[in-house]
Amino acid sequence: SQKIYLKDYTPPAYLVDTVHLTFKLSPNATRVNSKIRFRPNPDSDSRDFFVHGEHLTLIRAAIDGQECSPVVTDKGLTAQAPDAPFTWEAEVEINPQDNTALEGLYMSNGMYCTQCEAEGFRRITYYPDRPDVMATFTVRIEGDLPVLLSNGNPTASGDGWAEWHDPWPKPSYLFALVAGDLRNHPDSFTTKSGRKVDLNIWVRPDDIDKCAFGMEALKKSMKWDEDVYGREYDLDLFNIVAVDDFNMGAMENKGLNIFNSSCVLASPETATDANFERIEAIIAHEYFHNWTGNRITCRDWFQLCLKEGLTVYRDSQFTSDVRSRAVKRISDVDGLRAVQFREDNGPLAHPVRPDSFVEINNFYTATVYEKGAEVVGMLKRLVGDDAYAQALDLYFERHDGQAVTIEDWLKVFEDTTGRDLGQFMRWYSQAGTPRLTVTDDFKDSTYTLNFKQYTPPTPGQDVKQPQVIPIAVGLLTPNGDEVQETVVLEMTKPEQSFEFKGLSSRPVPSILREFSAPVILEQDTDNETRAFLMAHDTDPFNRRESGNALARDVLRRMITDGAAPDPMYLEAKAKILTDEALDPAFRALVMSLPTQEELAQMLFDTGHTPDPEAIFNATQTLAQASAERLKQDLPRIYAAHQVKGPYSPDAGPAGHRVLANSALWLLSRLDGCKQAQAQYDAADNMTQQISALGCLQYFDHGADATQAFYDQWRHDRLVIDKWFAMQVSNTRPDQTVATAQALTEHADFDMKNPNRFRAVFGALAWHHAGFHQADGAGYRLLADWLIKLDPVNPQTTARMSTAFQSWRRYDEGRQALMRAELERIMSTPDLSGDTGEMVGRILE
Ligand code: B3K
Ligand code: ZN
Repeated sequence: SQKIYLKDYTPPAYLVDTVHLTFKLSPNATRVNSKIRFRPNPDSDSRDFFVHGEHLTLIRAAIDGQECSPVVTDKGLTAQAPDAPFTWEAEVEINPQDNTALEGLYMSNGMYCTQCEAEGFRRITYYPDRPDVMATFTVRIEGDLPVLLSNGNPTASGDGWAEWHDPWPKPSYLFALVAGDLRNHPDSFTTKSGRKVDLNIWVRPDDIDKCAFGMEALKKSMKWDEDVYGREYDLDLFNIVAVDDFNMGAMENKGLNIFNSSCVLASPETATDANFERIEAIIAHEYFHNWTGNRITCRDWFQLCLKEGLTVYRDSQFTSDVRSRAVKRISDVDGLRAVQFREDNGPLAHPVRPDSFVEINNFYTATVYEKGAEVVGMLKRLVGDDAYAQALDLYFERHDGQAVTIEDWLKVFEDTTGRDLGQFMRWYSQAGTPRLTVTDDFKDSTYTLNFKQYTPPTPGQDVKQPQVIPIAVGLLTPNGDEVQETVVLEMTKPEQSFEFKGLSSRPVPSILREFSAPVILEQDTDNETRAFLMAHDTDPFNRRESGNALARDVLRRMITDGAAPDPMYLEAKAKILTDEALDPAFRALVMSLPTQEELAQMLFDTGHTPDPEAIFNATQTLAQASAERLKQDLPRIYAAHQVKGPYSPDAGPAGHRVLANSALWLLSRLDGCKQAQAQYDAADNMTQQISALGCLQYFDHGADATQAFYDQWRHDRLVIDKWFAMQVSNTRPDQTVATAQALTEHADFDMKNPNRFRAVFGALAWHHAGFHQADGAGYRLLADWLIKLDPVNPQTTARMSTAFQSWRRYDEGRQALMRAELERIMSTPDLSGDTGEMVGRILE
């Protein structure tokens, strides 16, 4: 496999104006006829005609009607082409039935569907499969199935055939085709200029009662993008299809979004509050891509964050607007720290805009998506809301219909504000999480904050330059009043001080409010100050963050010095939990402990070797101490936050449930799971049912409920995915591997279905102490299955191999065990390029 570099980018030799495709569908032998109008690219000197193609059987090819015999390799073909516009025609045969990689055209439960991003279109036909080639597509589908869909608008149809035309030029990665026995949940939306758009969610007949929520989310998203970004939808039809076998969450194909069924189907009985919120966010995300991704796309795949960072940022704004801003920010940052910081601080670290890759599918990462979104958020904070809105207007106006770069993106901000964003560009080019340390002084009514920044080396980048760091700061008086409301300090140098004058006493600083930059803040604060901020900070993000920092410190002392749970932390937490004036969802977040992954990172970062068992035990001890401290309050809080009446997934009732259910977890430590059993027996929605089941399983009272749950839900694939994952997640560490192993022998385990594979092995990898059992059984089991899955589905295998990315953090024994498993994977004959690249980088 070959590495390709951003610096080697060259424009395509030929551009495409129009594409006509005819599909004659058949499970093992689908014929694809293409008729493509090419023309020489005036911006290229080359006239080498090359089109990508993989896993295709070429039946015939012609240029301007003349049969030709191209030179075919396993990557594509070359042919003699004129230095003038010409028509390319080809017929190929493909095999959707045997396509278990789920890239290109494949079958899932009897339906045909496609996944083309990033480089899947080349498995459908010969084509310049790169995002800077944009063309209009006309598609004819012939197949003996009731529903035949493609991008754009339907133009004609009859028995066993349909024709589609998409008027908007697009890159091939946005092509989609779906055919199957599907039902639709229809609706419509009238755009701000008064055009009526038909909306459909297409599903298998059994799932028709699970579409209503997704449809509401779609309409909300369409309205929000008009109101907030001024973006209107641009076709008469918008289709969403739910597919059971899918490598990721969803795909923004023009006018025909394809979703992993887990990311769109929901009913109160089968989906949790968290599922509903996630579905709403993913529907919004894919819809928002219509402008940020589809109308304006990426010049090449190095620019992936251009569409992904921006679109994640947009969907997080949407969720903040329709739900709670504080809760959304806190949960996003929890996720960023657990996943992106881990990536940024290990062998897989790469810039938000990578400069090389072997397999682009390996770069759909937390760094590109989540750090990419943080970078957009910082830009907005630095230029201000108005300039951000103007810059975005300019972006849409200047680049509509183009395939562009991060330079183009930053240029609209420079042109709007007159700012030089040269240094800001380092957020895109430099990998690694900056460490920000802060000290303070108070003298002659002047308060000074002194910052230092430092970014450790990452693979291929030994020396880092200082970044522009927006640091949102507020100051409080010792009795909790704000003396300085939030200001954004702009740090640009390695060391920099900022003064606040005219203060009558030393203030308490609240630094990095709303997590204004993706950095690790090292602040030498005592725990009294943390407890004070936990009680008084006017910024809700930092209020929870102080609690989190306090918990991290308490746990660190428990783990490294054998300290007892700190009563001060337990008191501070009790105060928040019992404060009925606070948002319940916020209180639940304050209740949660840092994840074991976060603790392992923190320990490693502070010079300790994380011991997974000790981390597990400390969190258990602290949770037990919390439960005992709150003995009197828990039953009352649990009862006070029960939601009456019909289920609604809105933030309000969901917030009450999440608080009641976090109380239930603690209560279960005290009451032998009596309340959990009662909740399980009475549950009429999945949130209540699964929260109770989790407690029962976790505290070893779950055998009957686990069986009953299976019997109740065996017909529902998405619920059974939860059933698989729950059993692994809720084990004691010494049972995790055996449980996962036993589940792989269950009749319903199917490694070809990515959701099912991830249910078992994602849960194993996330069970920190279970996966890292000292005998290496967790490593062995995962490696065995990665080796089995690789020939079936390389993309999912490569992604799951990241479970090993932090192997160097642990003790020598574990390191040796992990290295051995990584080497065993690496030496597997015919290992895919996807997995080979990932494991190779992890080992490096
Ligand atoms: N753009 C797709 C992801 C495609 C992943 C290809 N391996 C979904 C999204 O980010 O919206
Ligand atoms: Zn996206």
